[in-house]
Amino acid sequence: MVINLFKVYIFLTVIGLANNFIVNSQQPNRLTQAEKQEGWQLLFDGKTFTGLKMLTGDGWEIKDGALKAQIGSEHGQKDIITQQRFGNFELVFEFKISNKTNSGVKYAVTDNYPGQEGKYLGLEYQILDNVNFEYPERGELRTLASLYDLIPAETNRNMKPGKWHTSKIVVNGNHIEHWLNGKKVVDYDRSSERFKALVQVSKYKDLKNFGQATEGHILFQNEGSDIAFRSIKIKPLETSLVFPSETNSQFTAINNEDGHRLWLRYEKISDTIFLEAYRKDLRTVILNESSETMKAVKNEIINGLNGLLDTKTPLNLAMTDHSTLVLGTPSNSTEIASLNLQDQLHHLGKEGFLIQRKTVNKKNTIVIAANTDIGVLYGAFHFLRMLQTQQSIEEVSIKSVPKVKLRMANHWDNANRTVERGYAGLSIWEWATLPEYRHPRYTDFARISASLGINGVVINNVNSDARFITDDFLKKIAVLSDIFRPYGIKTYLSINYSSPVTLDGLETADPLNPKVIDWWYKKTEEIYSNIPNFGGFLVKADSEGQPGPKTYGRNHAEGANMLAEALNPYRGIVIWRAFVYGKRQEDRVREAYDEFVPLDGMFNDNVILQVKNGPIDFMPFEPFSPLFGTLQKTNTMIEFQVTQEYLGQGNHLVYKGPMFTETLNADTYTKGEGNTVGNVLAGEVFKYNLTGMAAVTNPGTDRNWTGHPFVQSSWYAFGRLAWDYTYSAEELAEEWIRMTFSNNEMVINKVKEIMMKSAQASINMREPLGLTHIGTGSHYGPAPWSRRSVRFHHADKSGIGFDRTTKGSKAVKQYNAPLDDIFNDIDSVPEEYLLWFHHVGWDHKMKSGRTLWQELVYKYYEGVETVRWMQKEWDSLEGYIDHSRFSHVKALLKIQEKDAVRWRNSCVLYFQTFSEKPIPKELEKPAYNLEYYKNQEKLIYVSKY
Ligand code: BDP
Repeated sequence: MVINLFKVYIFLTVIGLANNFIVNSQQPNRLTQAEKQEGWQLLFDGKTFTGLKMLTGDGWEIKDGALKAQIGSEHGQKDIITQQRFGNFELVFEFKISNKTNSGVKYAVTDNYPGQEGKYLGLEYQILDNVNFEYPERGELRTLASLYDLIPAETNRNMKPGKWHTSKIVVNGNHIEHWLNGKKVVDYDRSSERFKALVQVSKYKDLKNFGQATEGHILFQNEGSDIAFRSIKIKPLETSLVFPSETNSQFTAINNEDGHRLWLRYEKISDTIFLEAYRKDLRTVILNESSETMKAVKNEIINGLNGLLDTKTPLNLAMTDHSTLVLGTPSNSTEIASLNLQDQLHHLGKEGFLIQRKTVNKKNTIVIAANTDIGVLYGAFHFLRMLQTQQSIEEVSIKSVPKVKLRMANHWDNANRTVERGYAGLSIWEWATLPEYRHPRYTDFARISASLGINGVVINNVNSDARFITDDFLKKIAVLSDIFRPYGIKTYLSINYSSPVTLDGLETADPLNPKVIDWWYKKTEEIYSNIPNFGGFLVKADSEGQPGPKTYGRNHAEGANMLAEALNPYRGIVIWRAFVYGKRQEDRVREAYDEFVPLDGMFNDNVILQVKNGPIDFMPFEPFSPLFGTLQKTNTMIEFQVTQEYLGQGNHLVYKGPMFTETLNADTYTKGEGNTVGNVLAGEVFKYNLTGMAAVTNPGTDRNWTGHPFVQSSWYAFGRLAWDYTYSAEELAEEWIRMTFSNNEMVINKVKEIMMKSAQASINMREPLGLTHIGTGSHYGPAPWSRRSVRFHHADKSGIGFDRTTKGSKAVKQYNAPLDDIFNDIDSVPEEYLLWFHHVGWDHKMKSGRTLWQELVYKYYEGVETVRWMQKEWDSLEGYIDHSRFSHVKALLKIQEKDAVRWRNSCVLYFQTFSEKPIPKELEKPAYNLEYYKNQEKLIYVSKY
């Protein structure tokens, strides 16, 4: 790459100034368009020290676009380093030496060599005036472009002082190269025995693992002699191993913005006023590492502050003279105990926290206090979030308590490590190496979850493999559970209802059979002896072929209560799913309600019914399930889907925050007006003794955990809403953007607008106006012509839509008054629900003045246009977002646009065969005919998982 650049450089210098663009591209400290596209970044802009740090606070100046060492009277080491660390990269730079220059560029630089803490050490590309500077010893190993003190450069050219020369360093895993003016002069493998032997006889011999850091800073040396650098450019290279940087975990070893750190990046505060204010207030941290949880608090807060404030924040055990952050409970902290916070803490329960300014021992202090260590951990994450999003802590006064008890992530992970509807690689649980190997990813996962307040994780798929509750698996799950415990997370398992038959050959799994009851009692005991903080079972019963009590002639309550009794002695719970697809029904929308309403009041106290947000599945658009607001005597929780099963899977940008809040804010009209789904879930309407929210999340082995980088935002929004359903989707989007991308207002506003429009765009491009289930079997592409789709859209010559009114399937009647009447009446039903509840004539007049047919067509076109608009907006963010995430999202938006066009053309052309009406002239014509699009269904490959 650099050779090419170098050649181009010479060539262009020869051809002169003929072309403006080319001339510009040759100015120092600039990137050409092509370089930008390839992922090159400037480490020095020619004007400022942005991104660089002088280790002694001085020693460098910027002159004529060059980074120059200042030569003081006394000789001293005054180096400058990049703030960022890099793993694998290509680095190019120009340098100019003068008489007797002795300098160098170090890479893979860290400050944590044992015994050398605070010193920035690493491998060095030597820069030297070979002619006039002579080392008294080992001089041959210290010539220009050599690997200092280890490997001499193959050509020892005598470089003319006063001229610019070009260097390149390539680090690709263990393979490293030095280049000088277009020639490779050093090439070595740092994992080789030869390299290690060289280190043993070098001045580095006492440094353990010298040169092995998988990532580090880049450092430019000022040893007191003249040196100048410019055009310092770096291109991060893809890592060549799977998860190489995870080995140290706690996210410390991240080499690029690949999304791996999600919203826990802890990058230095960009606003200098906030930075200084925070630094002033947070000189030390006081807490007592009295438990595993308090240790987690310490790690998070110290790592967080060190990153955000770019300092080394000391941890103290007692008050110091400096302003301080104190974290703890009255029982683990004398400082907190001395504040007499009982009255305030009383209202915070087991998980709430407060953050306030207090005077402790006459010192100005910020206090994060709670009744339990877990509460302190949640408070710590909240406080870090305040800094990450650059909020004032001047008069901070926060009390926060979660609104529901169970805040759950449901993983649809299989024993073979595929993930049902995952789209982000393999399952994060490495069954083959558990219980012996504790992959660092597990701790990161626990941190991520706790940062949102998630307190329950269902490890495995609801379509459950019975083996998950056998001894071998329980031993593995016990390790995960151990890792989760300090983070306040309980472990749950999805069970297969006929496990007694599958695993132990019982003749039946009938829940009233004494042998079956006994089997589950013993099994439960075995589970708790392995996993003391086991939370309970999640059960998908009698649905989509899964066994359940109905298989044995019993109802859901009988089935759930049997398990609940086995779990009760351990305070375990049963989460029973209301997603029941039994034998095919005339109208699936009715099914869960018809099944469960007659059972209201029949479930034990430690059973909670988990109801999907809508009555069908996780369709792009559904009204809320009428079970919310109807089940008065049955603990009820909601199940959302974060993974994008029906919304473009790993390929489309869809922020689901607005979809979640739309459901949570919907008025159920139970007990009159004003009781929303959120109120019901929080137990504010009926007296539930268990409350909760769950989401199907999809973290997998993809570096960014979720496949599409923006799926992270839905994960984030879900977690925060599970804590407090009253947040708005917009404020959560903003928090996420600030933590994930940037605090730059322009970036925030643009990305937020894209996110906020993305959900509606994804509905419009697929299933507008209340249409549903018209996709392919893989749930990715369009198939309105399929047998299943036809059962849902009912398109014919007279119109389109499913009649669920009192004249049709009567599903409207499942809603409380007056919603039932509102939905029943074609004139009052909100238009976005129109085809969900009504079969409507093609000429029906819509509010816009268009006919239904025209409106439907316009919606599909609008879907495509919004995606195109999203592409343009995203493109305008180039340079404001790191290259890898920018180009990833850009490429995915291209796919989204293609898919939107395919959906639109497939649906419009297909429905046109019934409406027999034209596509309005002003709209772009579908490029192909219907047959072509039908064929696409067979040709386009979509992965099963
Ligand atoms: C559907 C999914 C299927 C799940 C099912 C469920 O297509 O993979 O098993 O939901 O929730 O949406 O049980």
